[in-house]
Amino acid sequence: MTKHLIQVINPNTNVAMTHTIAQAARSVAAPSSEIIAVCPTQGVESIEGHFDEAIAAIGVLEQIKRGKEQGVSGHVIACFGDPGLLAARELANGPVIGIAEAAMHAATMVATRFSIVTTLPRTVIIARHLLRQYGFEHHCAALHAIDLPVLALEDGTGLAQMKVRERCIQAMKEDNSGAIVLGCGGMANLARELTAELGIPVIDGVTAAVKMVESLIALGLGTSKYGDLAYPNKKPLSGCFDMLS
Ligand code: 5HY
Repeated sequence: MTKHLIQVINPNTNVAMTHTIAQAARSVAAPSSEIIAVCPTQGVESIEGHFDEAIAAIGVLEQIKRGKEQGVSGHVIACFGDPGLLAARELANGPVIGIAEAAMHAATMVATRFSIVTTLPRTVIIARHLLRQYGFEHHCAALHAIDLPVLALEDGTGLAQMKVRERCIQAMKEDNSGAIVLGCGGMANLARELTAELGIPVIDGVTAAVKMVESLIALGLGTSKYGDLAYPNKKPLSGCFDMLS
């Protein structure tokens, strides 16, 4: 069987988080898919603001270019801010899906209202921007932060995971939401257990995005090359950006 290569990009440089994301992606991938999980060679260890996102977006583009050279059929951007999503779509020919958009789309298909549980309060603000941009503002009942940095999810203590669980339970009760969206790629391994425990859909964007990319590939749908998502206009890229040409 020829396998479709699906590239899952963790936009931060943390190897442990890339592993968590890879495992989650492989746990749902079809037998006909092969997951290639990568992170940028340079950048930021965790993405916790607009500055971090701007740096991470360059790493995402570098990986999209590599993925294309390897012949991947589709790409997932596994950070909840979806950094570099539209730029990545310009470079790619296959589908490119961000985990925030994947999780939000999925949530609206299984519930009328959802809540988001993420890491830091500032990420809540960024997620609000995305809700507006994607047109999901009216579907989101509330956003919550566990108030721990992203890398707390990889510190091995389990504290961040415990706080995510508590926040999800609180969000379900307080917001009366039908579903919860987990707002960090590093939470990808928590969704299944929380879904079972809470009895409502708890959605992780990594797994949702893998299944959506697989669906688009199966439908023969790639990124439109007509209009603004056409390949970038050719021009010399100077300095370190030469790697993208
Ligand atoms: C993420 N940051 O998914 C996010 C979102 C967050 O490094 N991977 C990151 O929790 O701020």
